[in-house]
Amino acid sequence: MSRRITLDEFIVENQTNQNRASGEFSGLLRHIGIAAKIVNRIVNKAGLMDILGLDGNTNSSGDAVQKLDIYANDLMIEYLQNSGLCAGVASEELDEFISFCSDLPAKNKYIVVIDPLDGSSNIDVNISVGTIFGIYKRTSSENDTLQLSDFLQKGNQLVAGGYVLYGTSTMLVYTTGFGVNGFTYDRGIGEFCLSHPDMKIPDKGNNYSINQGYFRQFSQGIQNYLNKCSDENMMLRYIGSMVADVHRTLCLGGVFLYPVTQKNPDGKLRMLYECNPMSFVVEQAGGISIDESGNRIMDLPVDSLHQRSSIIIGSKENIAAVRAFL
Ligand code: AFP
Repeated sequence: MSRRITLDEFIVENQTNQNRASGEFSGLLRHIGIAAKIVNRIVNKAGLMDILGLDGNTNSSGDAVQKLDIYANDLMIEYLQNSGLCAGVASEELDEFISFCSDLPAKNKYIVVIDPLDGSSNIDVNISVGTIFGIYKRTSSENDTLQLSDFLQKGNQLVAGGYVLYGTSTMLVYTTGFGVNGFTYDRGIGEFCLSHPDMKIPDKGNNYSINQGYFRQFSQGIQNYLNKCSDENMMLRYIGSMVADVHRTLCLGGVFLYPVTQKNPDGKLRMLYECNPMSFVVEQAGGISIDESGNRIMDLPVDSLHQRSSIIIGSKENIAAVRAFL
């Protein structure tokens, strides 16, 4: 049996191959991996600890905050700060970004955007949740204080994007713009091990994934597309946890849609820490990600930390089929 490649080994090996020899970026990625292991441990034991249920607050996006949201958020931030390699972080759970610059002796050039626990309304019923992350190079000088503009970058400026899926097994999937690789967590040795090298999304899939309950709130084009899916006996699959729904779409092909609704006229999902990192992964695997107007998600301007967008993401042929109805 051949020896498994761990996430750390893979990151170090690729740091040289991809001309990122400073080690700073690799170190940051590795710290995200470590934080993911801790979040995984807590998510797995959640029922045994007093951390299920609502926290009693809503976040800046108006979502009810779960206790585990806060736990995962604090933990990710602590690890990013302690890495000594991150200039600052923007998170779904924070109204404003946090700057670590004043606490650090070294000048750091990377900032991180995170959704620490995506799909958290699923936690209490033991359904898959995830962490989404993106890494950007800051645009302001490393000697200056961190600016909001450092975070308001288009998805096409991402230097890394990925997610951790806490599912039947825990997987970390990421890209640095050189393809997509997936690592499965091996509890026995406490490491993420390369299990899905060079992931590719099939050009076409038979699954479509959408909250069909909002059917009457969707545009006529989306309604017509959904009727076509139903006429063609396609398989409707929806977990309500973007990481899990997009991961399935990545593995099996098909399309995930969160269109505009009357309730969310700009779409529901957040550009910075949901749409862009997930689009980076799917595009790098050979897929496509657009908004309901047909624009490439990763080219859209980002004007605020918690900006929302509609998103249609998945296999080339499925996206072409949706486009015909937009
Ligand atoms: P929560 O983190 O509040 O559960 O929201 C999850 C999410 O942001 C995304 O992961 C899902 O795809 C989407 O919202 C589900 O939204 P609906 O409940 O409106 O279908």
